[in-house]
Amino acid sequence: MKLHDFPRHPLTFGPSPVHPLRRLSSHLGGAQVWAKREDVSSGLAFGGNKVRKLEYIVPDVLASGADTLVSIGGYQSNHTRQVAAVAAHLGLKCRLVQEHWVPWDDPVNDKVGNILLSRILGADSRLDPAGFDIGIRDSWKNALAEVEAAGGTPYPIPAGASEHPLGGLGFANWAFEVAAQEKELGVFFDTIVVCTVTGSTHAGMIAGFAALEDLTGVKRRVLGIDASATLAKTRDQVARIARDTAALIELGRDLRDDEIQVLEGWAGELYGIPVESTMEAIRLGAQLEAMITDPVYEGKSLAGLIDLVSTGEIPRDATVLYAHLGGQPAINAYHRLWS
Ligand code: 5PA
Repeated sequence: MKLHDFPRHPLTFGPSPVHPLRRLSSHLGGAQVWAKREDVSSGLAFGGNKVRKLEYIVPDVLASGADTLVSIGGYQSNHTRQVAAVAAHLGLKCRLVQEHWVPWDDPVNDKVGNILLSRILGADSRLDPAGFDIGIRDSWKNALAEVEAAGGTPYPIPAGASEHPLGGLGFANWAFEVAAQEKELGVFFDTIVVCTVTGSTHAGMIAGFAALEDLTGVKRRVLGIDASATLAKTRDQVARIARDTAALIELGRDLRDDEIQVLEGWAGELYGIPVESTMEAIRLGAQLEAMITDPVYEGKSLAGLIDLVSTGEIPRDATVLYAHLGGQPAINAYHRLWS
């Protein structure tokens, strides 16, 4: 099936906005930088990148007859909050496993921000002591079994919706959305910068831009910035999901190695813990553009973009699109970084 033949259940207002970051660009003194904003593209509990992925998964949920979405993430997972939002929107129940992914021992870490929103949304959100891992977890399998044992019909959504067979489609379509917006705006983004952890956002983009390249003959760089700090796992997961998504949308060729680039250097030592470059990127985004980024994901990818542009690794004549994937509610759990 071609990408446009897959059913899509709208959960967003439409294409996410694209706009120039003029003050940041002039501060960096290099390439022109723009942003495409998944953080302001849906009315469902502040939205974010998972809403776009879920647009392609919801038709399967509805066809399955399930009554409970079951998913997993850290205490401050944006993904689980978006699953809770979509469940509320569809009138389904939601069971969430919130693992102790980040050794960030703030007393409000399991109470404010995303987890608070999930609870307000009516999800059954339960804490689990297990640490960070982007793979399939026993805690999540147990939650599925519990829902079933209680007479429910669970629908499994893995971490970040990445290992779901349809998880890459949302961001494959993002590539085509970018191409349509380029036409309207009279601009061409030769470089895309995106945060990557569980992989299907970046992987979907890789598959989508590959399909676009085959149609237009025009190449671009899609640079994933690792924020997992478990680089080998994220690289493998991105490559695998990109290839699976490419096959799903009938790309008709293998992906080249240069199409799969996960860059390291900005994740720090641990997932979820910001480093100096993260804090500086958050400061610049906020104080030059009033664009809020978080210490777990977007602050790290913005730090990567800032370094790549200011060192000229992304050349001066480039036009860069920063994919802002959301994530702001988590800043509440990180209040002490600014107090
Ligand atoms: C997340 C993910 P992928 O997981 O698709 O690589 O996306 C990375 C990413 N930016 C980037 C934000 C704001 C994100 O929330 N979040 C996860 C979560 O549980 O919230 C899946 C890890």
